[in-house]
Amino acid sequence: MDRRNFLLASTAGAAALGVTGLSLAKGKAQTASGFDRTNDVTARSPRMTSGPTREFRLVAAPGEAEVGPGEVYRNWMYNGEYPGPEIRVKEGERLRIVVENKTPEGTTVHWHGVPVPNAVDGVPGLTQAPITPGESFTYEFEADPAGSYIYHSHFGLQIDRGLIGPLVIEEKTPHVTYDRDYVLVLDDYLAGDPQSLSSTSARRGMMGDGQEGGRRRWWGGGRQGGGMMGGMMDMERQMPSYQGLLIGGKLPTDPRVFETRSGERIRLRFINPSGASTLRAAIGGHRMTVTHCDGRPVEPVTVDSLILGAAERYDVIVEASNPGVWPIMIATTQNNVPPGRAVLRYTDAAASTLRDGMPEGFRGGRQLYYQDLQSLETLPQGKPDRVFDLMLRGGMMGSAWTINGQVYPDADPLIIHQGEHIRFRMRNRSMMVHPMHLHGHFFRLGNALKDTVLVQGHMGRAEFDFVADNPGRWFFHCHNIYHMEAGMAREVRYV
Ligand SMILES: [Cu+2]
Repeated sequence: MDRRNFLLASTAGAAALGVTGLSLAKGKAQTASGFDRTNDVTARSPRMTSGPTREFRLVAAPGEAEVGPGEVYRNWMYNGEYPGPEIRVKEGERLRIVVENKTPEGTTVHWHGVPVPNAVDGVPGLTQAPITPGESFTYEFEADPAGSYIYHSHFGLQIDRGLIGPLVIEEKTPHVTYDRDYVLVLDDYLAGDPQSLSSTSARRGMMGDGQEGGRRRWWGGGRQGGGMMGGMMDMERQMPSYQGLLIGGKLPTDPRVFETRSGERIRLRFINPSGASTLRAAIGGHRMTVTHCDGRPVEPVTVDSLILGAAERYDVIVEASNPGVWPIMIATTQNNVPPGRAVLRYTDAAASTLRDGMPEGFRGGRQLYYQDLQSLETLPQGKPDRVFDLMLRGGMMGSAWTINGQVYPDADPLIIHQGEHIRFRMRNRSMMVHPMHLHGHFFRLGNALKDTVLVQGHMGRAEFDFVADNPGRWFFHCHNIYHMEAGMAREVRYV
């Protein structure tokens, strides 16, 4: 028994770890040994000490990808892959990524979640000029801290053209042990070209005046389903009528297969670079022990389902203790888009047919809530130096989504100073959920560190705190790209 096993097998160790409800209850100390809080995850090496430089090249260009049998997705993608190629490096390495633009539009790449230097954050008009067609731009930054991230275009609606991909920075000393490590890129599938709300409204002769009141009458409870035509908008929900959901770029008709063997522990990194969709994820026959949220380590907590807003990520450990062929399912929480499905397959299972039925996580079971998340890192404490109250509004037939009544880019920057403790208090007076994302910083939400938070519709609230420790001009916005494009964004400016 090594040191980790010893720590976890002992009662005191298990209590200190806060994982007594985990696998120890099943008398499986060997599996519980995968969690180790003795690694000081906060003691990261300083950012200046860089390891070897890892070079990557991303070519954004028109391409084709088969998402299902006979179903070819034609849009723009990185290196001809959809989703883009997995970029995987080790904590402390240096990343140099040359992005070449072979699309007919400008583009940029944003490294969602990584607190990069401002100049390589990839926000057009704020941190850089768009990379024009035929040109390239080199992004260079430290791979720090470790985590599961997303890279994506930050130009217009290009996320829903397919310009997305996973970025994994592996820990030197993870607080979990596992035998396999898979990234599950979850995505809403839009076969046509994405269209902005304003252009759709304009085309339909329904220019909004920016107010919600009264609009509801027009639409009543009626559904404005866009049908199966690519690019159609679901006007009631103000998001595209997606054709389906993808895991790893595949529809359920040709699902991705993730293999395991009995007795293994699998790390699954769920990342959601969807254009607009909030997703529920669950696995048939298995529970999931959440170990990281938005890439940051948390006390392991075991659940049956996860809710992932656009741009959110969760890492989970799954214990392969139920041999068979099981569905990994995702479904939107917002509308009637058909569910997505991948497959978890035991290579040593006798049966080879997929188990039927909904995973427990879709029939009740325990869902992960933000309150379940307990960070393993140092969190900002105490009173804020500066508080911003931010009202999120818009929707219905209007074409604008606003923060305190202002439509980005015609909006005041939120001014902060280096070293300050900042609090954002958000209230949502619209009907729709908003995944709000702050660039360049992790923030404290409850007892967790995150970079994206879902603010629920119908007067939902959320507040987060962060320390102003990364100077620059940073974007703060709704990660539903249609809302972002229609104004739900602000600049956070250090002065
Ligand atoms: Cu939004």
